[in-house]
Amino acid sequence: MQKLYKLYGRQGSGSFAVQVALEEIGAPYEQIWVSKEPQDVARLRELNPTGRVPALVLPDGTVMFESAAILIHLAMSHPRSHLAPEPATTANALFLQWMVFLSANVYEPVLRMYYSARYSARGDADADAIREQSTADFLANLGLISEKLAPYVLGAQYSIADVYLYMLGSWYPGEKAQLHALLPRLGAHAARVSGRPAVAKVEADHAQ
Ligand SMILES: N[C@@H](CCC(=O)N[C@@H](CS)C(=O)NCC(=O)O)C(=O)O
Repeated sequence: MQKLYKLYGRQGSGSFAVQVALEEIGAPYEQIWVSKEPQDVARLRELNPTGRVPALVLPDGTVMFESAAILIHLAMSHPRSHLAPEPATTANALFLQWMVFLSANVYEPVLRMYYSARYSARGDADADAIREQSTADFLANLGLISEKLAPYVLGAQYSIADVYLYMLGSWYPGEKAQLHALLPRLGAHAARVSGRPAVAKVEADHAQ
């Protein structure tokens, strides 16, 4: 029997993109939903010391965390799924560039937006200013990558970077229509990516 991946995730979290990757690959996987309850998070921390989702248990039992690394690993491990360009090509160099860009410059301000009080020793006292700055950073960095969409992150080639961008863009705290009016290329990209059956399936799971 084919060995299972085990995905530790939470609805509306970064496990979304990892689940889409597993669906695109057609790999058997078990989904383990982790609530925000302290006992659930403590159990997750035994596997993943950051206590965050996503975490992926590989078929050999190794636990991986960091969404971009997991997505790159899955794409590289299943080359026939074409979720990333071939290693050591120029296209792959750009793929790696955008994956790290999205993780470091788009996911990062999302965390400052949603966990603002953690980013100051003064906690809630600075939360409004942190939220304002992180929203500006999020929009500026989404704007930068949106300019390059043609129609995908890597031009004509769909890759898992598109799903990563789609997920991160969906976390805009305001109206999606407002974001897409501001960044129309991102809106067209989101419409295209949402049409993929793997994305629609995972959207349904995360909406439950
Ligand atoms: N850099 C990490 C960030 C993971 C992360 O912060 N995940 C959020 C959900 S999207 C989380 O688990 N938050 C719970 C917490 O920080 O307490 C990654 O890319 O996987």
